[in-house]
Amino acid sequence: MTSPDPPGTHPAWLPPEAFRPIGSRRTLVLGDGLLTETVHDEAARACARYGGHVHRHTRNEPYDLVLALTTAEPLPGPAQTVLDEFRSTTGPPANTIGGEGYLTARRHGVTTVLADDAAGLLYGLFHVVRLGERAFTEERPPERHAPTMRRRMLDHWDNVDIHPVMGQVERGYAGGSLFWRDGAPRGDLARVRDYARLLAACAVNAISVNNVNVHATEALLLTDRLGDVAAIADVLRPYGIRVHLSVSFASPVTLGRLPSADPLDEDVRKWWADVTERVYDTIPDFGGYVVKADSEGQPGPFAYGRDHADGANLLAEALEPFGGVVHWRAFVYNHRQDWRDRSTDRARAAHDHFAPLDGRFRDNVILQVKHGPIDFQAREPVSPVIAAMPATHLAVELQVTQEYTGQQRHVCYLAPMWREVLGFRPWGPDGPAVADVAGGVSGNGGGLVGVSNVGDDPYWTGHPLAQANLYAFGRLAWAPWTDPAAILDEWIDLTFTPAATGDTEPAATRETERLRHILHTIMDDSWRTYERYTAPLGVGFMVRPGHHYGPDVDGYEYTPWGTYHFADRDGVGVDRTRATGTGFSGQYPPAWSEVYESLDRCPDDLLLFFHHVPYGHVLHSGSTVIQHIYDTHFAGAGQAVEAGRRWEEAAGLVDPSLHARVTDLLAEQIRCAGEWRDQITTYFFRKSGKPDTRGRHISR
Ligand code: GCV
Repeated sequence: MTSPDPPGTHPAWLPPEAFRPIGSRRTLVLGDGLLTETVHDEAARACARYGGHVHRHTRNEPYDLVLALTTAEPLPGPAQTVLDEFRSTTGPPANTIGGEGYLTARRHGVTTVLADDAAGLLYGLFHVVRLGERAFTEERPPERHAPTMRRRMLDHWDNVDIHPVMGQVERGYAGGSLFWRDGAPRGDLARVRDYARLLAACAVNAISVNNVNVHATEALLLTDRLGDVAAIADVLRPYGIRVHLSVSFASPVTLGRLPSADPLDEDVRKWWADVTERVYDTIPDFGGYVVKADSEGQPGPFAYGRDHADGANLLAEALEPFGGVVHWRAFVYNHRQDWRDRSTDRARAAHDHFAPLDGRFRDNVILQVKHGPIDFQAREPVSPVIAAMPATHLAVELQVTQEYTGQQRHVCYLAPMWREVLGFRPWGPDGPAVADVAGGVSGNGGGLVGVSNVGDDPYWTGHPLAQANLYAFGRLAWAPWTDPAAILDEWIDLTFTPAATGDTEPAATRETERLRHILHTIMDDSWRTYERYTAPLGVGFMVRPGHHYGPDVDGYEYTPWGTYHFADRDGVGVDRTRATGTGFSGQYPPAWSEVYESLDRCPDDLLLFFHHVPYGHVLHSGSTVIQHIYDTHFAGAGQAVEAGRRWEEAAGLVDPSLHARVTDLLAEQIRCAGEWRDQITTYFFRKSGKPDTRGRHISR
């Protein structure tokens, strides 16, 4: 990396200018409570900078902006009018705004935000920030906004100690942890506070502060080092974010010195109950526990002959009196598989383990399911577990950190992938979508969880453009049906071109539009570009073992990890059909089970996930598998080069140090994409002996 870092921490999507429209006006904030104070403080800070005024009590003077709790009395005239208008058009029982929701309108020159609770007021404030000047120029009828997902959570895979292999942050590509450094809390709570603001601005409301792989020091966060967690909770609280903790299932043994951690043992239950009570004495609004059990070496209930419902219910019982939840991860599979054994299929594992347990989990258990059946690959089908457990609260887990999507060295805007996942309808076109399941349309929604991509890097995410993924995660958790390009526009407006600058000179507007166009050209399709130059047609992996960066086609082929492609001289892909394969396709409801089972109907982009086919197999696109591999790899690597060229045009339109950082990273992306192209095309040429019909150069 040759580029200079920015002078301080980059403000991401909350640069001061984004607050100019509020800060230069007269604002009234009405209501009580901690989060209402935050709303006031935000407005006051903006006013101190831009010359406006903010009041906490109604005075006999006009306001441009009223932010009020509906419980505040009396509401000023314009706000009361908006509330009456809303109530008269909706009628009971729908006429409440609802927890975390807000009502916004502009009537007779006054912009109004109303909320039933203060979290809604905070989110309404950030709605006004997003609108910028438009919030104060156009009349608007009352609009109600409310989150689809109740819990919008980021899991940090941060270690307290530096792990000898995984470092300070497991799969972290943005420097060290915001919370921990070399065995101790960082103490830089100002940075954590800034992080909380950024998250509140995209409505994230929960964070777990340590890795799901809980090592010895991290385990102590539950007991001896709980004070460190409480200090973080204190800073996050004013922004409506609750703290959760990853805990080790073996804690009663390792911390409590009990002989067992058996979930049905009375002493074990009491241990968890006592420990949890102490947690709530210290952090009254503690969110709950996150658990990775019987997975990749983590302890779990299997050691005692118990199942995962027994395990999850043990912790849920301890949390229940305090309103806490346990996020129990469904990422359970055999990571010591014999590669010769063709009957074991890692894709099947979560469904095999968990679907039979549906209905056995306590009400405050949330089963946290990775969006795909394997492990956050650039292309996977949606996990069949999501459709298999109607009597269980389910959360869908996304990987914001780019472990398998370019490690924040490649531009890879993930919102289009997430939007596809959330919009997938497992029961067919007339059934609910994944977003409905996680959002609780059928009453069992557990929300959306993202593995954080943030670290102590000055740009927060290493790659400055990876900030868009963090922003988009929160926005999709709030409103999963939003167009990813529209989210990108919001992010661009706030981060690079706050409308707040008020600079409407034609030259400035032209520059703004040029930058917007460049960023869309580079980012809109970047996930598919990444997919094109990496593993083909949904087959997955082909990454270097261990760190998972760059190509290594056979890197995992003869290992115990269960991630194989089975390429030979005749063909490639994993037969997961019921007829001749592992039967995985049968884990879906009929609408999709039949599609995936059928070689004719299976979508091209998942073909090799479900079928082993000859290289000459003709896709729906009309191309053969081998020609598709050649074409996509040449195209994808070419698109990376094109992205680099487009970024050059952004010089002068963004801060020079940010421009330099992205330039350096694009150079690496172009190099790596070329390496992918060459290894994949050569590998498949050597295996198949089939030439590229377009005669491009392939190393032999
Ligand atoms: C935290 C993948 C990653 C691991 C991660 C695991 C998980 O396998 O490579 O680093 O462990 O997922 O989700 O638990």
